[in-house]
Amino acid sequence: MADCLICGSELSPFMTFGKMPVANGFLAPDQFAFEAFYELPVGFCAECKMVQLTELVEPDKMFHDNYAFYSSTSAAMAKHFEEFADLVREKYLGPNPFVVEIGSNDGIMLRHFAKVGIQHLGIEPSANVAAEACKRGVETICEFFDENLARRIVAQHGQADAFLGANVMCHIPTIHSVVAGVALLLKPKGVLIFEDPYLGDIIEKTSYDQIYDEHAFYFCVTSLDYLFAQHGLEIVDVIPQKTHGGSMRYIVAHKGAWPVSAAVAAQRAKEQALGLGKASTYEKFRAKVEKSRDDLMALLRKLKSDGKRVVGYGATSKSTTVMNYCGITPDLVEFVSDTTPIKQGKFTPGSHIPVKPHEEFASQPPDYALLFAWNHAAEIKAKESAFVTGGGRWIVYVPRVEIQS
Ligand code: DWN
Ligand code: SAH
Repeated sequence: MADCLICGSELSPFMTFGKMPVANGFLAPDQFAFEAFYELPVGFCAECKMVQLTELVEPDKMFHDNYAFYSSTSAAMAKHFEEFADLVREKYLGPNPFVVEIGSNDGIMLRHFAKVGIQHLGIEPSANVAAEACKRGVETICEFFDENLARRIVAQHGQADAFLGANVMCHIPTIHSVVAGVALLLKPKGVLIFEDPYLGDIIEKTSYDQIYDEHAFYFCVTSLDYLFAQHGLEIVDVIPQKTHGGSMRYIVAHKGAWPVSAAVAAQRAKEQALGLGKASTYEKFRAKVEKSRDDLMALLRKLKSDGKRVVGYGATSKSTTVMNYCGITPDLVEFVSDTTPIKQGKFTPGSHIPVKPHEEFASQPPDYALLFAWNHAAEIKAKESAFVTGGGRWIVYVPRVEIQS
């Protein structure tokens, strides 16, 4: 039994993925012997409806001065964040605006405020990616955001028009302190705009690989309503996103400060129809996850016995769950191609498969590429058309295991 991070009720996990290394803990062979593993159980709170990890890895073991994920490795995501920044500038800024972003990473979004001289502040605890943002002219402080930091920011810079977060709110187990900080930081008409992988998509697509140590929560409107109500805030709009395999953007304000869009109630109704508030939904999800694992392993074993070469594409955080949960070993997947310099030359966490630069993929194309970065399929397939015309095939596992051209 664990205590719900949102409402404190007791909850038990509906499944566990077993022992997992740190999802972004790419490592060298001399570190294999010291690699740490943690149980990865996930639970549903019947009281407040939040889906969450029930065992946690300490934040500084995941976010530090050697964090492996750089946001700007995807051109499509760079475009997405430019459009996100445009929307904020057009709709949500008052006179003398101030914009704050948490998890600002390498400055992929805030640079669009910096370049037009809008006062901004990035909060990014991973020093290597924060340094990249500073190089791009993005003012960044290297700390974990919480209520105390919010007080210091208000004292130094005043309140904010917009508080932004992409793929970060769901990373912070101490979410009450974050939301209390947001309530302090926002001007009376200020807005919190954040997006995260959407629980409805994870359930509908069996995208279980979104479940890993960094993702403490799997949000939907129903569970977030409960959280924000505790802090005098409310969701005033929701806008579904295609990013990361299906995300939701939430616009949140002080209660009563903004009209509430009809989209919010419509989304709640969809969530009810999907069964996101019922424990039985998660039992069914577990069965689908197990089938996905069995189908993928059967395919990889068959390809191996047929003498085919399989290479992974994208050494994602998500792939750490897939590789360790399914039991993918270096004899099944020869190497993983990734464009991130800090991952190259290292080995995947737990499964210890070499990570190699994309040049190796292009120069020795395999028979099959296992698309671990399936959330970037449109971008990747567009630039890898030569792989397919040369006879190569993609293996995807979301929403189901299949071979694609
Ligand atoms: O929530 C999170 C999201 C935003 O980013 C974090 N917790 C960590 C991270 O998750 P991820 O590692 O699963 O993210 P991506 O964006 O799916 O990672 C893509 C990986 O694939 C990167 O390592 C870059 C690589 N890549 C590549 O090699 N060639 C990506 C593209 C688009 C490519 O063409
Ligand atoms: N917003 C970026 C990065 C997402 S990865 C994008 O969508 O691509 C999550 C980021 O959140 C990491 O860079 C991590 O260092 C940062 N982070 C984790 N905990 C945080 C906290 N408490 N406060 C601020 N940032 C945090």
